[in-house]
Amino acid sequence: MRLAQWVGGAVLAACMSTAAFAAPPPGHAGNPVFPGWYADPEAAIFDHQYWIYPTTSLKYAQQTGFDAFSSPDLVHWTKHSSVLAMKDIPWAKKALWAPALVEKGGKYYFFFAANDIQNDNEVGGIGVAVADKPDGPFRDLLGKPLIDKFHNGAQPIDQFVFHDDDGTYYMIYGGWKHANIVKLRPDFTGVEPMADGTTFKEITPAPEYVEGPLMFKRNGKYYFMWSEGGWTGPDYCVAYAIGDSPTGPFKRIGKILEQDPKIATGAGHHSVFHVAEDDSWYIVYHRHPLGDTDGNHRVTSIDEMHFDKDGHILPVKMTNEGVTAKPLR
Ligand code: FUB
Repeated sequence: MRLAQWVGGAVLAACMSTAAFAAPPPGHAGNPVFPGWYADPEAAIFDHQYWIYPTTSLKYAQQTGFDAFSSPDLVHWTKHSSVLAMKDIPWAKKALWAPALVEKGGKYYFFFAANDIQNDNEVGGIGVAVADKPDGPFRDLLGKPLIDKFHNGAQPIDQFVFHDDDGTYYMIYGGWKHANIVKLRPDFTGVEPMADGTTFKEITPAPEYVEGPLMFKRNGKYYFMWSEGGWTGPDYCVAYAIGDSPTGPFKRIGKILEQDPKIATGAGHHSVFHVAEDDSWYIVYHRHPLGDTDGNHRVTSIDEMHFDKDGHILPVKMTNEGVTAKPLR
């Protein structure tokens, strides 16, 4: 695999194929955190390293594989090229996107969307691949999609895997303005009914919901986050709700990430890093450079995410300088 390292906004060894960005102040990661058009970033912490798995943000026909990025401290990033490629997914023919990663039993599972299916007659949906290491190589686990049909109106894309305290792995997913939650089988080969007998449970939180769901638990509460608006445009943004269970009910509280005319537009499809040692939180998201109207020109950025004393998420302040180093112990 080809490695390239990006440090504090400067390319040390890489061909920077896309937009150039100013170097950040010393000690800051800079936004975007690495060069290139990358969207829908999935944040994961594996073995004391931060990892980001983004969509390669190109025309659909060119979205044929995934790169990954790792860092010991959020500032120094190493690129791992082509950790999962379409050629290793027999049923994928068009457009890979929106990774979701989990580690279980020493294996790494890479959930992805493929083929952008428009109806139940097309082949595609959400798949899963597996590897022995976080940088792959990942190989398709099932030889077919894990979810390949529309349920409750949700296009099978934009999956996120949530590991609850009781050991259950849930998948929250869905485009086309509908979100579902399913319970994954322990070996991730399929889905199984939940306690109430439903398998595909709709948890669409509000009419504004579009796609890009995410869930985490904090102080006993379930935080459900998602993206609103159109991802090619400036109004794309992130909103959230809080519930008492992974299946809700969820009531929209409000937006916490949106365009800033001084920094960037179209900020959305995010994930989070939670550093347990000091309970710090970071939002990892994509955004469009100011003045750039090409919908695929999306870059991956990281900023701090804070809560108020009641547990509400405070509006995120997008920055160009990015975050400072946070080595993992
Ligand atoms: O990258 C393709 C699409 O862009 C995703 O499915 C959406 O969530 C949007 O971020």
